[in-house]
Amino acid sequence: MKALITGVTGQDGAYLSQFLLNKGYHVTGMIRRSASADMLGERLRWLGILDEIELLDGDLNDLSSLIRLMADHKPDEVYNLAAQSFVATSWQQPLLTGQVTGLGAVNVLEALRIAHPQARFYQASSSEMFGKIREPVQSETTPFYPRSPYGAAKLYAHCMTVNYRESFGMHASSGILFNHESPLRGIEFVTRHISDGVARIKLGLATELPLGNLDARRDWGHAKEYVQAMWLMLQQDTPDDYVIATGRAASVREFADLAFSHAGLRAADYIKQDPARLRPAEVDCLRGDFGKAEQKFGWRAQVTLDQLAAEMVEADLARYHKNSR
Ligand code: NAP
Ligand code: F7E
Repeated sequence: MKALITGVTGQDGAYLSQFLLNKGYHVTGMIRRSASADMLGERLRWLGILDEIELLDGDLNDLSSLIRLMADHKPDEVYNLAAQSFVATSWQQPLLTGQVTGLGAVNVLEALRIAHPQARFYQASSSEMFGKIREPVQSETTPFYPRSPYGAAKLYAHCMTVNYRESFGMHASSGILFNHESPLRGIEFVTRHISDGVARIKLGLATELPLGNLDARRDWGHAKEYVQAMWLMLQQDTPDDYVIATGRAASVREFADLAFSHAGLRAADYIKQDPARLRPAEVDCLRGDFGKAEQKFGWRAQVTLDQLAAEMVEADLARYHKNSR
């Protein structure tokens, strides 16, 4: 089996590559040209799989590169994970976010329709589409109300994935994934910002941790488990949309408490409220109903929030120890 992954250098791209390689797939990853090419595969290197992946140039905004990739490689499965994925940045760069996160997905769909329509397609949809929530627990039937340019761009990509499935009979599925984290999470996201901050404070490299809205609640799972759900979706005979979540919600403050206490510290002694980190519009609380995924293909999250926080703090402590040697 051959898989093509866009966003292969990101958190999910790295874990999905590892998962597919273990299943015997040939994995091709699309990367955009960078002047810092040596840094690009850092997450893949961390997992020890950089040399096992075929990396090819392309960009989500360049339809010609996508058509060429589909025509030349004829992948059985295409996972569209590439995006401008940081919600806070989407207010600073709304047009770019729309072009990459929204239109970029349609470029991939178009490339497939033109060059290789029989491939199975996965779209990385997001719980951010629920935004100002219409139901306390969100499922595939909950109405959407995005609260950021990122959420709006993801909703466009999501609707277009459904549309290509219904218009052209393509095997196109969307995973509506709730927040998922890991030691490979980008440092700008709150869980990794916290685990990195805890490690620095523990090692005497910092004295405080600036945070924005401590009351925001998220349904946080482990990325390693979420990439399995992506693959399971594409193994179904019929394409569909699935919520992937743990079903539990915790606040930023609660996650910080877990992370600090893992290092033997008290969060309240170090957290500093930083108004600059508040967002123009907030998503207050997300909690997902994963019942459809569990019923259709037996997926359920296993990692607890405490285990996730502990793993992330340990990984950041190990990074600083390694760098200081
Ligand atoms: P991530 O770590 O931010 O990775 C994003 C990837 O997209 C990177 O490989 C990045 O490449 C690539 N990319 C950005 N712009 C591109 C462009 N113009 N052309 C080609 N590639 C481009 O994101 P993630 O956390 O792994 O998430 C994967 C996907 O799931 C994203 O679409 C995200 O929006 C979505 N999602 C994530 C979560 C979550 O909690 N993690 C939840 C729901 C949905 P560079 O390395 O070159 O920057
Ligand atoms: O923020 C609050 C912040 O940036 C979570 C992306 O993967 O998941 C992610 O989007 C919450 C927000 O993730 C800080 O206001 C407080 O309420 O970690 P985050 P996100 O915005 O939920 C969804 C599902 C995606 O699809 C996205 O791609 O934490 N918060 N203080 C903070 N957030 C950050 N980043 N930094 C802070 O200092």
